[in-house]
Amino acid sequence: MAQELGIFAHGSTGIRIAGGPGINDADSDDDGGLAVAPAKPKTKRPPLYRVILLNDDYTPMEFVVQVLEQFFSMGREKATQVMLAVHTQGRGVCGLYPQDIAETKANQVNQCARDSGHPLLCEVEPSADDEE
Ligand code: TYC
Repeated sequence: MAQELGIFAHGSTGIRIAGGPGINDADSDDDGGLAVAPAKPKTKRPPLYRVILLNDDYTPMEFVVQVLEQFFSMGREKATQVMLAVHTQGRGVCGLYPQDIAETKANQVNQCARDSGHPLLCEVEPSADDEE
């Protein structure tokens, strides 16, 4: 019946029939003789922000190590390295995160330090790629 009306199934003529919603040719190797561009990815990565830890003269080193373990999931060794880098260089990066996560982590660190009576400070800044 379809052929009598001059309609040919996809694959027999090289003519592609656009599919409606739910029709997906991804599982077919037959491109009907036409070049087919790969589908564009539909998702974009969010811009990343650095969480920066600042040095001060009063917060105990052990407290800083515990903060890095607790809020940035670092092991003891990595946390100690980062703490010492901040201690000697004045500041250091704890991690890169989407903006809301970076700000939440910095707030958690600042609140935790305040609750414990330490002046430790964390801040957030855009990572290099996002700066204008
Ligand atoms: N400078 C602090 C001390 O000598 C230790 C310290 C390290 C504090 C890192 C803050 O982000 C910091 N006790």
